[in-house]
Amino acid sequence: MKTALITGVNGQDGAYLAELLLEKGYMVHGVKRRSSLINTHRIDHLYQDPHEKEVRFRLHYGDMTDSTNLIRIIQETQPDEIYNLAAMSHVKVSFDTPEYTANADGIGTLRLLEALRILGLEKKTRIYQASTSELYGLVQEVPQKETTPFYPRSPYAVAKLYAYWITVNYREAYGMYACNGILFNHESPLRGETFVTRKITRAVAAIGLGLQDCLYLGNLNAQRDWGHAKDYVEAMWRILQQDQPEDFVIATGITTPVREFVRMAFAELGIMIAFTGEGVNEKGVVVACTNDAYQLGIGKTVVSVDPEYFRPTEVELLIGDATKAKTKLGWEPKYDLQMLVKEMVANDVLEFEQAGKVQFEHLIS
Ligand code: NDP
Ligand code: GDR
Repeated sequence: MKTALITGVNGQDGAYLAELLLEKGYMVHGVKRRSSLINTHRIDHLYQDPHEKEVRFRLHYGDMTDSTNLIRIIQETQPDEIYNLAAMSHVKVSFDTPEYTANADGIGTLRLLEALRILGLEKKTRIYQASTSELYGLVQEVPQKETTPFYPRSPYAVAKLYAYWITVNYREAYGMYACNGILFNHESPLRGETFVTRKITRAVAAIGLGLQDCLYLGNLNAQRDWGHAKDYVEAMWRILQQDQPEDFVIATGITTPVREFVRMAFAELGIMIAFTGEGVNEKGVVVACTNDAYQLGIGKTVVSVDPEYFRPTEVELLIGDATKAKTKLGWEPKYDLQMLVKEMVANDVLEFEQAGKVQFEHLIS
């Protein structure tokens, strides 16, 4: 039985990856930070009572900013594979907490790599680094592939740039099986509520159910190459199963503006919105109104731009070329954007319903 260690196990990707590796028969150890409230809802269904025999899923308290803790966990678990998914992963928030982001996302990766050397595991343990399309930042070339130059545009991306290169360096310097997956945006019903897709699908569900009036967003013109997290964790695993360690871009190859994602999400509930252009009202900026409301002559605004959500420096266009992954890893995404949006909106409607707030019938009327 292979043993894997996942940092950030209770995050979106950690949850899907843990599920995948358990299905494949792995012993899975997860690193989770202490929090004042329990925040393991994404992995609660995987929980096994540690007092039982043959438990294959265990959690360990840990933090990417604590070397001693990481060394001890790796020593105890002796993993064949480490998936380093832990990070302060919100680009906008990284402008507020740049030093912490550098520490956790940049130096944190170094701590793991050094821990393997200190413990003499550098030839045994394979390590996956969660690199990101944010490395490409300011457009240098489209579509973006493994050879495209990086131009990071946020403290998050700069921290991840360090993590990317230290992973490459340890591979070259010490012969470690250390790889970067350069993953483009991937979403799911488990996506954190403050990332744009989930923020949209939750708000659309709430607006559709009559629980919310308006969704406030930032830059609607940004374009992202959105895939499904389930497909992307499969790629992570494949990256660590090759004969030679290499870096791979994982993407769908299709890019979509945020405003189109908004339209698709509303359309899932049969609500057609018309963008009326930015800066059309006297107060904020009206960007969308429901057609129904227009017909009624009310002009009900359902989406407005709030500059609070703009970033000091923005990444305007991401579109990835995953040809290398398709050729060498045999990886192909199973989901397209329409399927992703459908699943996310349906999940959010269900969550509001299960919270007992509203009946589905209300939505249609
Ligand atoms: P999430 O934000 O959902 O999960 C991040 C995880 O890291 C959480 O479990 C979080 O714990 C944990 N974490 C944060 N800081 C620390 C720390 N100091 N020590 C230990 N754990 C910590 O991110 P995703 O699952 O979406 O992404 C996984 C990884 O992939 C991240 O590194 C992200 O930067 C990267 N990535 C993500 C992409 C995406 O589109 N999703 C694309 C490319 C890269 P807690 O719950 O306690 O906050
Ligand atoms: P991103 O994801 O920054 O690409 O990083 P996010 O969903 O936060 O933003 C995507 C785009 O949408 C625009 N946007 C908004 N974003 C948020 N969060 N909230 C808003 O209200 C809003 N309005 C418009 C943003 O400006 C941006 O252009 C994600 C994270 O998962 C990273 O960890 C990962 O590395 C990259 O994807 C690939």
